[in-house]
Amino acid sequence: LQLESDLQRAVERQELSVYYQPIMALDDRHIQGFETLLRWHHPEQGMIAPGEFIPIAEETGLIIDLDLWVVEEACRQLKIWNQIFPMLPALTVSVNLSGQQFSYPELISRIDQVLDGSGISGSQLKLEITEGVLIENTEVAATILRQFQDRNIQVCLDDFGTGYSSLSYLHRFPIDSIKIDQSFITLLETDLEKSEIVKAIVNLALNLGINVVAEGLETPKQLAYLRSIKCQSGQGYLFSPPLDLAAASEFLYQNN
Ligand code: G
Ligand code: G
Ligand code: MN
Ligand code: NA
Repeated sequence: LQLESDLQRAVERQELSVYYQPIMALDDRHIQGFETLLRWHHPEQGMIAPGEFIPIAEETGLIIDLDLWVVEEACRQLKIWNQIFPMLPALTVSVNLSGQQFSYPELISRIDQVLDGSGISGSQLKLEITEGVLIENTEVAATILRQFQDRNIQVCLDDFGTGYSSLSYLHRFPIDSIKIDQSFITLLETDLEKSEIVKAIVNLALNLGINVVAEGLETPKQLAYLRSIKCQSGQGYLFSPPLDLAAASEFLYQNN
């Protein structure tokens, strides 16, 4: 497959870039961090969305190095931002981790290498996982999440609400935050039942000391509702789309 071999060479040809989408505190709109999102500028096909190439990367196993390259880029960038914006000491970067990483024996040592190499403390790194990982690899996942916890690396459960969403995971595993899937946030204004579900999720998470991020936040009305139920964080076009590196740095200048 052409796209597959192209992807293999994409990193060395510098066709991949990391975009950064701001994650904001809903009460005072200060920036808490960014989620990294990969973009591929294909020489012939133009911009290819991750929805298209992440599955290829997963089928070929390339995803292992790809995710870790993003962790490395993110930490390198954080180091620079820490120096430019010392008033933002708690700024975090959230990186998506494919479920395949949980079958990769070198995961922790590779992450340790990146942290050591960049001098970034684990507490500024967040890893976004999906609950599928916890269902399919319960034992291994528990061990790996504990190793993250030992390093103060935070763990965010992504796409929350779309799968089994067994609430028992929230106290069985060391999870710092959940990201409510945008399909719930989109319906907040029109679907009362969905609103009640979001409210119940936020309440439960609050009681467990887990931070909630609303994803795909687009309208002031959604923001008002989320604030009224004490949801702490949000990410979406209301605040900013995913930004390239220059625009993300500019966003920090404007928002600190
Ligand atoms: O940015 P966009 O909405 O197109 O991203 C689509 C999906 O691709 C998201 O669900 C996101 O989790 C996934 N994705 C984006 N970047 C990465 C990455 O670096 N690693 C992994 N594993 N998934 C990513
Ligand atoms: O990792 P995850 O699947 O959660 O990736 C989030 C995806 O949602 C990214 O592809 C990002 O581009 C997209 N996204 C971010 N903010 C918004 C938004 O406000 N509305 C919509 N429709 N999509 C968004
Ligand atoms: Mn994500
Ligand atoms: Na998500």
